[in-house]
Amino acid sequence: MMRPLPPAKIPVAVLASIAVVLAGQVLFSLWAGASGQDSLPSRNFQIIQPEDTEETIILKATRVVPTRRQLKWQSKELAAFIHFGLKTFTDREHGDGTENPSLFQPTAFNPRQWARVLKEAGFRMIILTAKHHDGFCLWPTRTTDHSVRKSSWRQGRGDVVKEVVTACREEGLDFGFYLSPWDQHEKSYGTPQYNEFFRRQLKELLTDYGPVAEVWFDGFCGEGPGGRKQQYDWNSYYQLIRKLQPEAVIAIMGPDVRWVGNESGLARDSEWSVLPLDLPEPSLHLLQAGRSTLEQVFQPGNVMGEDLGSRRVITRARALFWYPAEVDVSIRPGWFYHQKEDRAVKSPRELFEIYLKSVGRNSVLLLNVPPDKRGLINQNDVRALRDWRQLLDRTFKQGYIKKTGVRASSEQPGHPASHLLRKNPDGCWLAAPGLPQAYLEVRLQGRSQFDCLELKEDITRGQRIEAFQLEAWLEGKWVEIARGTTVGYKRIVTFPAVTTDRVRLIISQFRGLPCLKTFNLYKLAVPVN
Ligand code: FUL
Repeated sequence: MMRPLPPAKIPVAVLASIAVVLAGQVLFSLWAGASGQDSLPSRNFQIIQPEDTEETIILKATRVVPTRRQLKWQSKELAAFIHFGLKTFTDREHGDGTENPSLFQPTAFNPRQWARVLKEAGFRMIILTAKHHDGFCLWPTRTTDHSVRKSSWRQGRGDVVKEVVTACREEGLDFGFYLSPWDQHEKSYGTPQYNEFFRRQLKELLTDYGPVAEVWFDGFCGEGPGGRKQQYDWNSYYQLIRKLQPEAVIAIMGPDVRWVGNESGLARDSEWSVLPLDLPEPSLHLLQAGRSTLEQVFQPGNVMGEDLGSRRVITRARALFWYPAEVDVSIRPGWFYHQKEDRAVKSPRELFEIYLKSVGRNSVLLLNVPPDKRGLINQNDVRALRDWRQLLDRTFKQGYIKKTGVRASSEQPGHPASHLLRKNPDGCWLAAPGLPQAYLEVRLQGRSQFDCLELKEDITRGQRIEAFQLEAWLEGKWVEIARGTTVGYKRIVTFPAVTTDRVRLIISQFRGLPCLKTFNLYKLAVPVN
């Protein structure tokens, strides 16, 4: 049942901004209904027409949703990167492609240990560097000699990829691989033949090892022999992946998952998943006419700005698509293992902050944990991961909004606010159209102390929230204690601790009607900056 909230006691500034923004939203929802645009189907991209008004473009933005594979990928939240290869043994971050394969000599290689440690820490997938820039292949490929086959390790019969895949399956983890497009070893690099070579490598990895959940194409691209640069035939790579592993997302230099833009574990304060799709006009026409798929025309570009998806940005776009962020960062200073960095492993608290600023900002965290020369995850990393997991569990195991009373500004049939109080993976609160306010008021079970807010949108309906504030009832009045902009898959905001028994969440700006899956409050296990 919908019960309106008492009107008084919202700070004047908040009221004013709500009035302005929401009056526009009421008009917009009336207009969208009247113009028949409500029937615009949701999909992972929308083309903007030259005659589209700002309102139509905003409406189209609300009809951009993730594909099934993107949804599955996002809900994993945590993926582990494994940088392992010749550079583990040369003790360098960069090679030149001439390294002797026999340097690859792990003495106690055990990916079961990796999978166990990572599973216990909460990771849901491992992405292995099957080939890094130096061109050395961790599987006995038929495309080149530069592989484990040429190492005396296991008399040339070793297959790192196979053993990692097996370990993943045993622990119920998904498997993905990094295959560096840049290849310092391969002679054909920089010529059209290299595209064929690269496709053959992809084909082996996509057919010989069972299901693949993610293919990671690094954007770092150097020169080949004689300073030659490769013209990558990206679209042929994408189509091969779709054909052989339709469930796999293609990340970074691909159409499904974008690089967040830094390697320090930090997503943006406003992290959008609906972005402009920059393609030449002929490609947009083909897409629009249904004569091409996104993978046939997509070209990797630079997605580095601070504002990637605000109204200002999307209203200037020619097309929009679902393009969520992945945050890759290493648990150590380097991507590969170096003994001298054993004391430089990130602390559990640093990792905890990284989690808050990556997963807690609408991104997937891809944390690199490089095995050492034995082929094991080093004890220091194991300890840091274990203690990090404890911080996460202590903070997020139990929230304060549970079996409480909740009142919503409005709700739609089948989507009551009470869905937020129970563990109900499919339930969500959906605000009703026409009311110029979207907010929730919650009575906690007694006075509680908290300093952390978690929100989740139902992204199967797109990304809609543009601004929100959290207020607490303190000494007889509502006081703002936190605010934010985007939510998306998950948003975590921390603030100085407060003690109260009443809170109110005001969603003050949105595209389409807000639909929340989660609204909860926690007490952090450690203070953060
Ligand atoms: C970069 C590479 O150059 C690093 O070695 C590492 O693989 C990182 C994930 O991507 O572009």
